[in-house]
Amino acid sequence: PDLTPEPEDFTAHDALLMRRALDLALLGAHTARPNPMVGCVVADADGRVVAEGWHERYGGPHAEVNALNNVPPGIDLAQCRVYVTLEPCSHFGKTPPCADLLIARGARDVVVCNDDPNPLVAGRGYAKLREAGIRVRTGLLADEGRRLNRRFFTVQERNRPYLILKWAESRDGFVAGPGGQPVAISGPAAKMLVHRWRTEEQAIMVGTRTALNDNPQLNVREWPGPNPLRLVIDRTLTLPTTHHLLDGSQPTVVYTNKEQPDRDNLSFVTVPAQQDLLPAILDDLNARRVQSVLVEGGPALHTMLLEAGLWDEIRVLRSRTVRIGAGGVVAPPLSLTGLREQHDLGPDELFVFG
Ligand code: AOF
Ligand code: ZN
Repeated sequence: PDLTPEPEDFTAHDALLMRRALDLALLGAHTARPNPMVGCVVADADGRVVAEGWHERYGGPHAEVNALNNVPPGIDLAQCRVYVTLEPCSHFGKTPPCADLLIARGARDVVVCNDDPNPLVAGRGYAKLREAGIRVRTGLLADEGRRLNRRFFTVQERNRPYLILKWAESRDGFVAGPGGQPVAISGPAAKMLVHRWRTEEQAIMVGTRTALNDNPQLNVREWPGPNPLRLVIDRTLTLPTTHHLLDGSQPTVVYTNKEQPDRDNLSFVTVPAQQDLLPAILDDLNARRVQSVLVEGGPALHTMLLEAGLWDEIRVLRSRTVRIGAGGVVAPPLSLTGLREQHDLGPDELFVFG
């Protein structure tokens, strides 16, 4: 058979159905990971939706399985078009290959959003379908799909978690007062937003100075959703055990140069000296299958990551009203080209890069 891809001749209706599949995929947020979020829509010859499904949880059936199980009796799949947001898998993982299922069920026409970068699949899913004579077209709404699964794609392609650097700075560009003294910078809307962000990432990290000076809880209080894994760098183990991060209230990893036995909810990971710190931390996070980290500071950690090129997104909340004045702790250098997005949060402005 001719295995060359068909030209992209998607209609607006194709895009509408793929957008629906992406919306379904999102229902697997928090539960599908470390698998990608995947959605699937089956439409009849008139373009009407006859079945839907998504990958609901890690280890569970894939999106295509759930969608095909929902196809009502009497519907001939050969007369339908299947929209799926990720290349159907070709491997025997926790479930048998979705490509085989589509073939067995008589699908003739498949539209895909993103290629699966997983080396177990990576093109083999398409090859299986095309060898069976199925029409396969790819890349519909690919940018939206890449954004939806940006954490999964980053882990697969860069072998490290997706890294979001976040800080709040005063109108005059400081993140703390003299000597690192905490200053209330953000307003209530920004604070809520930060708590929502915490629910969206798997882990949250701070450096030593921030842990010491701010005594942060790094949990979620102002938005519904799961708490992230807490990560703190404390090379010399100087953080007082009375600080929130060491209270054992939720799983916390401490990166340190000193050996220390784990205790309730606290895991101590020995990392080498300064220069090798980041690779060691990223290795540990890979081993834990952490797909994303919200790095909440401080500027020393942010600057270290910025200089190493280890970031995917930067989110800066800048107050319109709070000033700190000379002597404060300066915000990380934002020598990035081009402002990507700017949002108005009332008393604060949000800048998003990346
Ligand atoms: C699909 N449809 O809905 C998903 C796919 O461990 P397993 O067996 O669940 O396989 C996980 C891998 O399968 C994952 O890394 C990705 O490559 C693919 N995910 N594929 O056809 C789906 N979630
Ligand atoms: Zn599959």
